[in-house]
Amino acid sequence: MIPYFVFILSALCLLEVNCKNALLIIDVQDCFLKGGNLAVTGGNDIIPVINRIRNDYKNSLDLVVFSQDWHCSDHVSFASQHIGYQPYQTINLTYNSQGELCYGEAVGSEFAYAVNCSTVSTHVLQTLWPDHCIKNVSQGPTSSKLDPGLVREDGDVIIYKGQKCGIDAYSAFYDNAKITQTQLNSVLRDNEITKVFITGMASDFCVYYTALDAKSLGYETFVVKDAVRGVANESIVAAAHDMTTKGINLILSTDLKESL
Ligand code: VGL
Ligand code: ZN
Repeated sequence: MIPYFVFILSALCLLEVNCKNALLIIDVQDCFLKGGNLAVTGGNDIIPVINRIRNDYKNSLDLVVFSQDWHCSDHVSFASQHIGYQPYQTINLTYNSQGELCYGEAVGSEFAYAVNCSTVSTHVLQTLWPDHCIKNVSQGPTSSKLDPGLVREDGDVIIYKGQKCGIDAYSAFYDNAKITQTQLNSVLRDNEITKVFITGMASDFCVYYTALDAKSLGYETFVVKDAVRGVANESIVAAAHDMTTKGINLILSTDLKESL
């Protein structure tokens, strides 16, 4: 569906009428921070940057949204669920039109959620990860808790993602097969948001896919370079290049004022 509504609001915003800004804080959770199973290098360093953005631009930020990666303990993205596979290897997963994982190639034969599909809908190349961000776990290396050092306020919105056991979700808008969507787009629309400023982790996975979806849904999209960190150098550079090509603005937090 073409997001006319957002495009009309964005057009008004280009005329400096009715611009509304949201700060998106992607997956700043224990599992991606120091001591977490999927600790992102330098991840802890972005927390004060994010807090500073909130504080310095309080009056210009109309909405603040946190996303949380929120997995089952036997989530399909965990290498531990696939016999003979190690973290960072990839497997090909097949889904039916309901987003159910079809029993297929390279899926560990023990995987509990596999069903037989008569109609195959989508294939997804899934990177396998260490066990991470398990829902309701708030201690230890798989904890999914938001970092307690993040400034939180009444009115902040939390979006959970990746909570279906058989399918992963990097973007805070959709699962990786784009079969189901989260509340994020409707929350942004309800608040008449036209610009999104994206921070958090990982700049080559969840931040990257969230930014691509935000842009194609019609939001003017900014990624705050010093408020993100990524998993691997090569994919960080590739993601940054791809985002720039697609019209996503990569800015520094010190230049945020000019973009709001
Ligand atoms: C993420 C890998 C697996 C992320 C989530 O937040 O970027 N990466 N799950
Ligand atoms: Zn995950």
